[in-house]
Parts: sequence; structure tokens; C-alpha cells
Amino acid sequence: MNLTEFSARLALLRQVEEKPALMKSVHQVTYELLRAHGMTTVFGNPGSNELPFLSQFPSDFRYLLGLHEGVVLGMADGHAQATGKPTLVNVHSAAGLGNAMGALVNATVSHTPIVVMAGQQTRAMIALEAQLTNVDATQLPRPLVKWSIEPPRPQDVPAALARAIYTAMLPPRGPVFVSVPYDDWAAPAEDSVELLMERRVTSGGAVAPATIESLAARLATARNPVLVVGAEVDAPDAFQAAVHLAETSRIPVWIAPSPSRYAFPTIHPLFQGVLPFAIGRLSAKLSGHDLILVFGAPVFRYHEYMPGAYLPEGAQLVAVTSDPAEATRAPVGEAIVADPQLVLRQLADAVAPSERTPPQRRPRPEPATDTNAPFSPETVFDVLNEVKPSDAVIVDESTSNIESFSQRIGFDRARSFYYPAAGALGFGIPAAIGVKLAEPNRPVIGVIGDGSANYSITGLWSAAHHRVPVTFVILRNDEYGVLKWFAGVLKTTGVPGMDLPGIDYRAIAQGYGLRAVRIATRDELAVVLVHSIASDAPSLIEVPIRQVLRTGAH
Ligand code: TZD
Repeated sequence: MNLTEFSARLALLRQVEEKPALMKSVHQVTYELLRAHGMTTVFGNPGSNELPFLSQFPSDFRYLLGLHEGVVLGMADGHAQATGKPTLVNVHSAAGLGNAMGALVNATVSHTPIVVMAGQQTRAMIALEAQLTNVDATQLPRPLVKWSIEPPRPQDVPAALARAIYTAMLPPRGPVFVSVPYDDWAAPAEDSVELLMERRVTSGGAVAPATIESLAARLATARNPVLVVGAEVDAPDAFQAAVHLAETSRIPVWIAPSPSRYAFPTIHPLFQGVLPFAIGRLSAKLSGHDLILVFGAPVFRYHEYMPGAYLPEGAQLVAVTSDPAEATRAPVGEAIVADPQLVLRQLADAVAPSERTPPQRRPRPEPATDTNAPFSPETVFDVLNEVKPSDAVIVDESTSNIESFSQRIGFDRARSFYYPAAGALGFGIPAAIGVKLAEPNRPVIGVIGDGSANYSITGLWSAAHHRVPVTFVILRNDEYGVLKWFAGVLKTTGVPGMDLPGIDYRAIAQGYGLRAVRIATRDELAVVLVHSIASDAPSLIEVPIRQVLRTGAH
């Protein structure tokens, strides 16, 4: 070997030696990827398998600790819905994921783009099923997620995560799952991973111009058309488009049944209310209409079984949804799989002003007049409606009062109302925290039944600890009120487990570090609400409400 050959060999050796120093770890690359996608808020609850991921947690990231994984997932659900962006959840292996799964049911139905990541035992011990192994990890969250993976090699983690993020965001949006063995984080990433940082995956969702023209023509010639809007079109532009479409065409507007969001201003004169969630009652409400246009909702999300005609006599229905499953399982009508926000905006631009007689305004309910606790829920809603700022967001989880809530609380802008999409309780407290983190400039109020509150009561600690100024209004009736109502519907008698007396919500909230009061009078309720909503700290207001068996809630 001559000197030149020796120097060349030496240079090569140096390169090889230096390479590990230049090489990035899977850990480092993953945080870069998350940063590139704006996912710097992590909702989590850690275990030993997750420590290597959380190690050296970057200072530009924030970690929101939930003390139960249902809270973690619920906070992420609120955050992802309110931002419209992918949101990362990090939970512990099988047990943590299992705890999160009740809340995941809501996220699946609301098409929330959540990337759930769980830690896994170190690769050498997965086959041994050592303690804390997530056996069959990818199976556990199915069928609630769009995609579920445990990457085959450590080097595949960043690409798997990137794919998870795109998948969560592509329509129809929804949660995804990635399981990562804890030794993967220290592994060297491959150079090609840099290419991931520049990738973007988008989707179109537009329809042919002829489709818009045909919809506009059908709307123009229909005798008595109606607009029905669902959660998927609750975004500022689509919200305005719905208003414009309704005003130009002079048509009434309903919110689709079992709503998780309100995609129309409920104070608008054309707004008629929330459609009932029983087949027969829903078609009766729409009777007289010959064209029903549905945007961003399944047709329909029923609950109470009341057989009957799906549609009123002579009505045609056209639904626009991004979800092929919603489109194909509908029992009736036409469906267009496309971006419902885009199609709504295009249709709103295409319609010509109509000469139709506009529909009547829905009747206002009588004001509720209780002055002392226990109040009717209607009184609480009237007071809340009087004092809440117009830009307030309400996360509602008060199950027996959804009808009176929708009649009495007015909203004038998009992203103002959230409800657990699948009816999985435990959403209200954490989702309100997630929404507030996403919308720090809007007041956020959680209106939560006492039964519902208990599924995620530890979320109060997260609000206090992270100083997230949400006002939690706990409607205390010491019962599972809606189940008593449903027991009547199903004609069941002697059912146990309907009452939950003796829980001191004020004391519990104080124990978790919140300011908390119990309300005795209507005036006090108004004053405390105003004060809490304006405060920069979270607080809980315990409001005793009457045990009333209402009939016909939706
Ligand atoms: N568990 C979970 C996780 N989700 C559920 N939906 C239920 C149980 C069943 N359930 C309902 O669907 S409503 C309800 C239960 C237990 C009662 C809620 O009681 P509340 O509200 O105090 O929050 P009301 O106004 O008294 O009904």
C-alpha cells in the first residue's frame, strides 16, 4: 500500500468512524417529524415503556398529563377537533391503551385525527411476553382505528408515524395507532428519513362542476327544500356557506340527529332545531319537504328505535359526506362522497336568490323562572345563555337535557359546541380542557351531568395543574336521569344502579386544586358564572338540579 492508497483508506475509515456521530437517532428524527407537523402538544400518561420516548423532552414541546387514559384521549379529542390538526397521544402499553379505548369510541365517530402511540416492551422480550408486553398490540384498538401498526424494524418508526399522521388526516379523518418497542428510540435512523420531512399528503374531494350545477338546479326547482348540517361542516367557512345557502334559497335548516357539533348558528331565524334521533319521529319532523340536502353527517345517526318511514312521503334526499362507510350504509337517498365543506361552499356560491316564502322562526321556549336550587335544567341554561360571552364554547355532556339545551343556548359562530360523538361518557371534562388549549382566547365552559363527570373526574386535576381556565358546571341530580327516562321508553321496571347520591363535587374539585362553589340561588348562579368565565384559573360550579322525568327528549 503506497502513501496515497493509505491516505485514501484512512479518509474512508474516518468517514465510517464519524458516521455514527452524524447519524440521528429514531428519537431525534421522530421529534423533528412531529415538529414539522406542528404536533408539539403531547397528551399522555407514562409508564416504563414510554420513558425512552419522553426522555430529553424538547423544550418547545408541551406535555399535558392526564391521570387516567380516558382523560388523556378526551383532552386530545377536544384539542384535535378544535384545531382541526393531528394530535398526539402517548399512553402506556396494553393497559393504558385499554383505558383510553372508551374515549376512542367517540373519536372514531367524530372523525377526530388522533395519533395514539403506545409504548411496547423491548423487542428482545416481546416474544417472551414479559411483564408490560402489549401482546398482539395492533389488534387491541381495532376496529376503532383507521390504521394500526407496530413497525417491523426500529428504523421504520419515523415512516410509520408519518404514515399514521397522513392517514389520520385524510378523509374521512379518524384515529390511528402506533406501537413502539422502547428500545427503538435509541436506534440509529436511516439517512432516507430526511425525505420524510419534506413530504406532504393531501386529498382533493372536489366534485365535477356539473354535480354542483345539478344540485343548484334541484334546489331551485324544489317546492320545499330543507338543509341538514352535521359535524363535518362545523368550520368557519362552511358555517358561513351554510348561512348563505339557507338565506339565498330561503330554506329551513336542521342540525342532524345526535349531534357532536353544531354547524349552524342556533340564533339564526332559519334555524329549526336538532332533528330527533328516532326514525319515525325524524321523518315526521321533515314532512312536507320534497328535497333534503344533508352535508357532513351520516343519514342518520339514530338512537331510540322507533320504526317508521325513513323519509317523508315524496321526499328525495342527497347527502354529501367524506366517509364512504356513511355513504354506503345509509338506508335511503343518494350520497356523494366528497369534501362536504367544499361542496357546500361551491353550492352556496352557485345558487340564485329564491322568491320562496321563508319558513317561520321556531317558537321560543317560555323563560324558566326558578329562583332557588334545585333548579330545572332550563333555568340553568337560561342563566348561562344570558351571561355567556358570544364567543364562548360549550362542551356539553348533560345527557337528559340535550333538547332544552339546544332550544335555550344560542351560538352565532363555528366550533362553539361539542358533545361526545358516540355517547361514550367521560368526554366533557377532558374535552373542555383540550378545546381551551386549542382556543385560548375563547371562554370554554363544560356543562356536565354528575354521572358523566365521574367517568373522567381526574381531569379536574389536569385543568388545575396545567392552569387551563375552563369553567366546569356540574349539573347535579344525583341520578342517571336519562337512563330513568329510557327505562320508561323500553318499559323496563325495577332496574338497579340508577342513583348516585352523596357525592360532594365541590369538595372533590377543591381536592384536585380548583376553586369550587355550590349554588343556592339563581342570582348567585349568574354572578359566579360571570366571575368564573372571566377568571384565568379553572373552577367548578356545582348546580343542584331537579330530578325530573322528562319525556320526549329528542
Ligand atoms: N358508560 C359510558 C362510558 N357511557 C355511557 N353512555 C354509559 C355508561 C351509559 N349512560 C348513558 O348513555 S347516559 C348515562 C349513562 C350511565 C347517565 C348519565 O348521567 P348524568 O346525566 O348524570 O351525566 P343525566 O342528565 O342525569 O342523564
